[in-house]
Amino acid sequence: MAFPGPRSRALFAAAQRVIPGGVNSPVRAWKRLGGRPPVVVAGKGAWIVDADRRRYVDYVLSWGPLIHGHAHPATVRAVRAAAGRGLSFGAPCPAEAELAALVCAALPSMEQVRFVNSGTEATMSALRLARAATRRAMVVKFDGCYHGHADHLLVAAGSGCATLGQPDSAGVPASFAAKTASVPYNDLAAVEQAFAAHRGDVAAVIVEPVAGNMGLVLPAPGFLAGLRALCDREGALLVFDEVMTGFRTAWGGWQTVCGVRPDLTCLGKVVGGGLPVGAYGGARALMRQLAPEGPCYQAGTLSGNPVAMAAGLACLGAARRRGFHDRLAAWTTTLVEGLRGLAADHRQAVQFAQAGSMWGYFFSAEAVGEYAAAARSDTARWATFCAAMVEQGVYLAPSPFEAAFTSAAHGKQELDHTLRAAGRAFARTRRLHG
Ligand code: KE4
Repeated sequence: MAFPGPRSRALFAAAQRVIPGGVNSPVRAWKRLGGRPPVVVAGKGAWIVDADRRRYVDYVLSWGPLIHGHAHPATVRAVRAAAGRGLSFGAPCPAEAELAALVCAALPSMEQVRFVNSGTEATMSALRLARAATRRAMVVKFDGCYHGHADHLLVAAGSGCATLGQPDSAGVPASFAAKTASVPYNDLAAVEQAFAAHRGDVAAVIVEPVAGNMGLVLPAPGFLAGLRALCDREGALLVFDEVMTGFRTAWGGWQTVCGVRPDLTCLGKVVGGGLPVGAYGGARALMRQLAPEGPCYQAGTLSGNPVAMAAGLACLGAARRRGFHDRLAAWTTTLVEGLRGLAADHRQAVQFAQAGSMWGYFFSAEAVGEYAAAARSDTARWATFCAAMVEQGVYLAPSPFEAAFTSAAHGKQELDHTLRAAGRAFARTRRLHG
């Protein structure tokens, strides 16, 4: 059976005539999987449906936001009600302060938070604030980490950049990129060297506390605490990019798991429940340097709009239940252990990783602790496996350099469906690649 179906092919061809690459975000183009994605028309719970009425268990979940699954009833009801009172006012509204209070109560490092419309805006703004507060220019990031598409962060970037083999980007002047130093993840010695090379000029170190944009790579023991100590010693700010991990790996984000307190935290995805919301925040003394109180400017027409805030409140409200994240992590562990067993049964060397309801896999005999190792993984074998899974109705990220996500809507039916498909996909991988 041709994949994708004819209606998806026709719809995508029409999109390609009027949208660059047919997509509004490059990774959706499936370049690493033949470049013809199914066109999705609906989602409910753990499932999505494409234009040819083919159904998939979804582990992309819009790249992380949908922690309750698609069309979460409470979130949809809240959005409908808010929309009926007006879509946006460009003025203070109760919901933004309510969500801000909830976010600050959840994250120990946050006394104040500013809402924006994407993770990109969150990290871009957080780093501008860090530069303003320290009066320094340099930013240290990590190879394979992705913090959105702000010019100075498209340096050795992961996610879609790594997927397309474009870790840097055309259009970013060398002078912009020169203010960013990128070093290997989990390598504190390399961070020491970056500080030595730019002594007294590093404004911030920005890190995904769990890296989800080079595949899933966990922080080595002591890595995050080591960054905290180096930043304290050097007078730089530590910025946790929790756009992916925030409210997903734990109620208070990975910082409540690892016990390391960043100076600024960036959020997105889950905090908006599927609507466009980003956020960044930290201590009041730092945040008061933002306009209108301070000299650091940042703004946004639709930032904190009542409909998106309503979605965030409903989504977080439903995630606040006791044991919610533990149950999600437990289900994810059952899935990952099932996949691990099937990979072994079919003699496939696969490295699995999990952080709460995020999980990932590399076709590799070596452990993957940073981007160079991820890039050495067998992406041809990955493509065979991933294509076989999608053709059997299991929707995995169309890139070896992304994380997978589970939701509260994933249950036994989805587990059985996924493991059945994985057995056949590992068998095909073994047949074609040995
Ligand atoms: P957005 O601007 O895409 O909302 O967020 C940027 C961003 C920032 N920080 C982290 C840790 C992120 O993972 C992201 C965005 N994640 C990718 C998926 N890995 C978004 C998918 C896409 O680009 O379409």
